[in-house]
Amino acid sequence: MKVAAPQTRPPVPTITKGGTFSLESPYQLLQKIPEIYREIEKTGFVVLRAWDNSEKTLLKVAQYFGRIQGHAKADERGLVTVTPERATNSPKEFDRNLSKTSQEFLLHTDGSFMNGICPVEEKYFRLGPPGLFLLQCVRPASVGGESVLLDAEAVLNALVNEQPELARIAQMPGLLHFFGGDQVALDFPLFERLAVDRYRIRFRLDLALAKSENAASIRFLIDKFFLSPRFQTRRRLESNEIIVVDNSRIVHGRDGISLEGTEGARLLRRAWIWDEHNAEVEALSNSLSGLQAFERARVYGPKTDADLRLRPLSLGIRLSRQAESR
Ligand SMILES: O=C(O)CCC(=O)C(=O)O
Ligand SMILES: [Fe+2]
Repeated sequence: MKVAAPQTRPPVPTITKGGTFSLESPYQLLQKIPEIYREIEKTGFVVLRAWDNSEKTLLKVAQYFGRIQGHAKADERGLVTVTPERATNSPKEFDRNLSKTSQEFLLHTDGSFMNGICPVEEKYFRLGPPGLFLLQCVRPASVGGESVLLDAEAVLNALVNEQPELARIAQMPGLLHFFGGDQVALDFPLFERLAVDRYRIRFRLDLALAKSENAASIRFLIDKFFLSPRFQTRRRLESNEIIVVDNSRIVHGRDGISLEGTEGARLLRRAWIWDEHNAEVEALSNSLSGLQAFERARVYGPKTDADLRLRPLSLGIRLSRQAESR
């Protein structure tokens, strides 16, 4: 009799249908876009099984979600290659770029450190994390690399109902600190209120710190809610599949990747979508010297004007009426 290997983590249901759209052509994509939008608004993410795994297809799909956003590691169109170029980050030097390693990439919000001013042509915008991101699978790993998706909307609703004190702590301004190298540390609540009825999550497990007085509560929240199968979906992306994720609602990660195998390394492409809520800002004095300091952030601006959205998407975290009335 075969003995099952001991499991290192609790089993989490792997989704096979629901939230996956098979698309045979660009025409079919356009036809299904209204339904795809509704699915993202309902679930926080969607998997599109596209007709091929080319860059052109990723660019085409991305445009239906908004303007592609640049990145220091992206090419001129805003695409980033995600492949294990090395086994781990250098233990000597701080490097938050885990996507280029084969290491497990713990739960995170993309752009969790983004909090600046971004010049776009002659204007300036308040910069936050991307609104959405897309990951296109060109070649899956032979072993490992499964995606983990945590629904922070379901977590916040459960917290409000089951652990109201923890829900309150999780919304405290300046609760978490993210260390970004040198002296850069950002202070944010776990759940940030963006509008009367909308929140955003900002989190990065491997680099987050909390004030000592709150650390035990937040560790409990992570263990019992973030790492619980109740709120997680695991999904292995196959070639041609593109996952589109609401980055203000879903926290994601991926398992470690085996570097063994003959078919070549796992290869994904990533595109960020500019958050159209990033507000335009202007200087209050005529001194332009201060504005020069923001030039380095220009790479994070929209790469293109192409925005084929059929309508604005309703993203982020909402409380159910039942939770809201508490
Ligand atoms: O490799 C993956 O599946 C995810 C990579 C990722 O989360 C990232 O590049 O931010
Ligand atoms: Fe990511």
